[in-house]
Amino acid sequence: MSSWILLLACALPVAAQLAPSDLRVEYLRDPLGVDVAHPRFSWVPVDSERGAKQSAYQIVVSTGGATVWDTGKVASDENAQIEYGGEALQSDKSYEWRVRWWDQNDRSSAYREAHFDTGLFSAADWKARWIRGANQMRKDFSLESKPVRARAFVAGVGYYELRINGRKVGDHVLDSPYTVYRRRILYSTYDVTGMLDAGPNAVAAMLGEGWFGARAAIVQIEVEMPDGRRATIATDATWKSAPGPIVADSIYNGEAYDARKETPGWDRAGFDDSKWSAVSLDDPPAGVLSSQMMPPIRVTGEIMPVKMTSPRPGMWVFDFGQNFSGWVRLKVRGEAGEKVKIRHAETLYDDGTINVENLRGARATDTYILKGGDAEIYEPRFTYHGFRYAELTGFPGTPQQDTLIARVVHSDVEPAGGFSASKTILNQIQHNIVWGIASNLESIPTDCNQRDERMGWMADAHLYSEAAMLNFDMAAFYTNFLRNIRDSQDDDGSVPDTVPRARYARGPADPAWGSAYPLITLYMYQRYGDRRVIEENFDGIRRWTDFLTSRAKNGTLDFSKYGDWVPIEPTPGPLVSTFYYYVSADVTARAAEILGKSQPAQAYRELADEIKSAFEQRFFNPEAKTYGNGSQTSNLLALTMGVVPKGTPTLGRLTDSINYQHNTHLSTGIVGTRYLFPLLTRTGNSALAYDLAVQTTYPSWGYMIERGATTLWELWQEKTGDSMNSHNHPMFGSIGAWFYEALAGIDFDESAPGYRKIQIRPQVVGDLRWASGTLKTIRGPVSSSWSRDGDTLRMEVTIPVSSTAEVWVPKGHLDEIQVTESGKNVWKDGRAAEGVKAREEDGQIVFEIGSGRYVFERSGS
Ligand code: RAM
Repeated sequence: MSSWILLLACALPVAAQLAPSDLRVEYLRDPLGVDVAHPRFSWVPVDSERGAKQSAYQIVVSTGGATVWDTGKVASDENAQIEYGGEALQSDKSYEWRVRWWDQNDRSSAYREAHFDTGLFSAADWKARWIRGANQMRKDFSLESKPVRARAFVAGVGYYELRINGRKVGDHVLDSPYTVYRRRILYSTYDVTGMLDAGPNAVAAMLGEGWFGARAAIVQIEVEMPDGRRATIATDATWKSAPGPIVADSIYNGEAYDARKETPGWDRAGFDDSKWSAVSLDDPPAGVLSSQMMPPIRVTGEIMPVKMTSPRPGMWVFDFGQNFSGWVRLKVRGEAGEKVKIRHAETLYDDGTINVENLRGARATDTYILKGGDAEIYEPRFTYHGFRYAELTGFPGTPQQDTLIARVVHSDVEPAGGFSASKTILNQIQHNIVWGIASNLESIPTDCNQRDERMGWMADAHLYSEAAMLNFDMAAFYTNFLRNIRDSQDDDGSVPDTVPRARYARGPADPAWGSAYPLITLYMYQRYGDRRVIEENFDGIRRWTDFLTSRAKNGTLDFSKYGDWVPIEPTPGPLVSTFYYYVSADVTARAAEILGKSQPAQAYRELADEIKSAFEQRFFNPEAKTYGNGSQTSNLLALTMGVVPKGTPTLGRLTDSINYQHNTHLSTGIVGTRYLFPLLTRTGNSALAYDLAVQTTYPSWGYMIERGATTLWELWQEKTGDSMNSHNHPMFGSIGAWFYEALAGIDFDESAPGYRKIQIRPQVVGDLRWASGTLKTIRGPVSSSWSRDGDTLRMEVTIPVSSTAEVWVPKGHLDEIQVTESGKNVWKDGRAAEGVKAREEDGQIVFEIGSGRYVFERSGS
């Protein structure tokens, strides 16, 4: 049966196609508001034939029927990040683009078409003024006819909700994003063509404090009539303002909404606003306006409560079964003036009431005052909470289980990967990582989602960024975050501990925190092959490394604030700082090499080497053969840097510490944990890494899960008091990268970044029976799954068009093995079959393959 299917598949090869939904501009599908002069185009070639390669492509861009760029047939196997090279793009225009590609046999695909819209390229394009007033603003205007095209450009600091003719515009929430406002504010672009009518219209906005702590907005609607005439509706001194039903709003404290203060009809034409005040023109915030070129924050899902209890009379506690970011939607019916209160929490006391101690100063309370009459539905607009439990008080009558429905809210990044394995605990950790990361993508990568913090702590950001890139399409999100870092950089080259700089982040960042700048840049290059981020950030990275040099003495750095944060066993701060000084110099050298800048490449390579020897001299303990204080992190950072001379038993000291001193547990904080798993894997200790990953006693991920964690904790310890103990803190989620890269075995190859070359090298370890990973890369889908039964190991691999892979088939404990691929012999008697490219290395047989789907089967012989 199966061979018949295979034959059929071969008889009808699907050659040279294009994945329909994967045409992208600057990593986004059909984006509006593109404000880069040379946007980059990407597509995903599909071909069921093995070894398929794109040999050429053609892109045609046009606007209003006129071609502005036609590449002709370009010989290239590049399908991502092709830079626009046509006539200068104009502000506020719609462009169509189409692409086709040719395979290795010169067969072309059909064209596929997609769209993009440009934003406002220059400050002069903005006719609107920033306005300020109470938290509702409005303006009536009239149009001669129904427009054929209309775009709204809007930014708010803090938050806005734009409304036209009684309806909310678009589906963004908590917009505009959190940026370094004094440098940059991001506007969103909406297609509002269908919302405008001939005759009277109204545009209105509700404003919240957001991260900015004030309420100002800028709105510009550009309208095109059927006869080609244009009109602009823009915020100016003629807008009117009045306070509305939102009587208080704060990200940390929640929102208070008094429905009696609603002003019905205020967002429709003809509303009597004669008693409303004139807005004041605001001084434009210092930052430039740039387009939000990343997925906005949206409501991405709903969760029904799994349980409702009443621990006290008049108090109900809803359990949503999952820690997440967002809010609840309330359904209520009662008398005007009745006041319903909703508080949010991560944990419960034993008596079933909510425990809000660990939220510290965040009150996380939403209040709704009824207007009375029919059923009323309310959800907040300008706050969000991190919680699993919601407490309801003041509710008239008895609530139903669906009185509260949870709304999940975060940056709407697309899921990109999946990982699962035969071991339940691994799947639960994976679940906690995915929820932990998603709930901390709130236009910036935050440390936590619940307490009075939720900041872009930089170590947290880089430590979970690789796991984020494997689970979600993060390219546009991190491109923006890197720009935020750039915007935060001080004249001395330092960057802050949190980006944007916020409370707690005084002075220059701890080196382990600030190294997020070089590291996230490097990860973008490795995983998305993005050279532009290196170009844009090279200077900044170099200045960051130079800043560290200004603080260094004899090649090491004493400057450290947090070191290996929240460990079981501490590690000397200077050792951690010097490690990141090395990392920064190393990435600067690599970035220079990538850009072909030979002079800095050499200078920073020399610097990195100097730091290595200084590290060795200062931190090596020749008696103990260990580094620093001998902690796991001390030794593993030395091993990761590659300073440990051959023959020195430091690796043995590390594994002894894990095995014997700590009884198969790690003792690392967030830094050590990130580097521990790849190091153990690289050094032939995957089995030990696996034991740590599936451990369920303290300290371990399993320990958290067995105590009910649905996301990752901030601490290995189980704490619930008013100390620092968030229950949704994704920084220990770095292990998520190891799941994909080691257990499923989908690894990138830096020599050909963006998964142009792929290393499929699964670790077949412990009692794992199977593991499986999928990843949507910029070149197309990659997958790797394996399963075993006795000595038989089956590996299924998919490689995208134009990519190549090395597939590492482990021999395991077998001396001699035999390998088939789709039933045909490919390795036997220590030799590759004819026409098969394979070699033996490190006790594994390494097959070189091109695109397509392969099934390898290993058995003893
Ligand atoms: C805590 C943050 C974060 C960490 C800093 C040093 O306040 O939550 O996780 O990076 O401290």
